[in-house]
This record gives sequence, structure tokens and C-alpha cells, in this order.
Amino acid sequence: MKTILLTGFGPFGDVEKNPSQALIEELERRKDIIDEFRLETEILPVVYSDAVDRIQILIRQYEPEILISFGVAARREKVCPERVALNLKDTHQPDNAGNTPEGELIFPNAPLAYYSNLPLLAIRDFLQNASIPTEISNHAGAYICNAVFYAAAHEIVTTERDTRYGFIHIPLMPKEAPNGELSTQMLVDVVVELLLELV
Ligand code: PCA
Repeated sequence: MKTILLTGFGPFGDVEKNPSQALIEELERRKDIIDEFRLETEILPVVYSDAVDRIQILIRQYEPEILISFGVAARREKVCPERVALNLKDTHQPDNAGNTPEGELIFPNAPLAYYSNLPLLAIRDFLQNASIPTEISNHAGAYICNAVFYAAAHEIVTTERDTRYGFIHIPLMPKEAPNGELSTQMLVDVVVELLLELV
């Protein structure tokens, strides 16, 4: 049976409840009723080094066929599958350990960028057909989400794993953003269907 590893993030900055955490915790609750694949989930810390280390350990531990990390992009209104992970740490907003790197590399002597190898156009079409407002984003910023996406890609590529990996940013949910159209429940159902397509 194939293994799918999904991750989300805990609170940070102004985001007291991270919708990616709610999404992952709800998926974790569904685990026992999913027979088609083995699901592993984890909530990652919003600290550059800890999140980077942790995602690499999880990949070695679970050896997933598919890895999708989720995080919130508070200023976006659509679900955004990310195309490119950059070897860059750059932020004014401190991480949860107070780090504010400016223009630093995540890994020295490593490639500038990695592409997600998930079928992004198909994922976008699938989500849109399920009435989830979705658009592909070309890069995931330079904060912790990008760092996790990059570290996962680097681990998978350098150890020549077959894992399909990617990152999906999600907006704040209506409770935090009253004009939003999405609910965690909607997303959970659609993500399960999406995983069944991908597996
Ligand atoms: N979003 C932040 C980090 C954690 C999260 O959920 C980001 O976009 O980098």
C-alpha cells in the first residue's frame, strides 16, 4: 500500500489558528476509514531550522510515495499549489524562535530551486471542478513554507527517491476571513478525493 505524508503548520505571527493545522488534524481523524493508502500526518513548527530538519526526518522515516505540505497564505483568497521552491530564507516577520534571516541560503552548495513534481495542472483542474477556488502560484515566498518545500525537494532529489512532492498554500478560513468561500470541511473532503486520484 502506498504511503501519503501530509503536513501542516501550527500558529505563528497573527495567525492564531492555522487553517493548515485544522485541515491536517481533520484528515488525521479520517485515517481509519481510508483503506486505499496509508496516511501519515504531522504539524510542523514555524521555525526555519526545526521545520527543515523535521520534514527531512519524516521523509526518511515514512518513505512516502506522495508528500504534500500545506500552509496558510493569509493574503491569498485561493488555494495555491506551488510550482517552485527557492533556496532562500528572507523575512521581516520573525519565525517562532525569533529568527529573521535576510537573503540567506537554506542549504549552501545546493541548487537555486526545485520544481514540484506533482501534476499541478491536473490538481488545479480537479480542485476547481470541486468548486474550490484555485490558482497555481509560481513560488511559495521565502518564509517557512518555502523552506519546508525546498528541504523536502532537496532530500527527495538527492536521495533519488520516487516521491512525488509539493506544497499547497491555503487561504484563511471564513471564521478568520468572513468573505472567504472555503471551509475546512469542504477542503478535507476534496483533499481526500484528490489523494484517491493521485495514489
Ligand atoms: N504559512 C507560512 C509559514 C507557516 C504557514 O502556515 C508561510 O507561508 O511560510
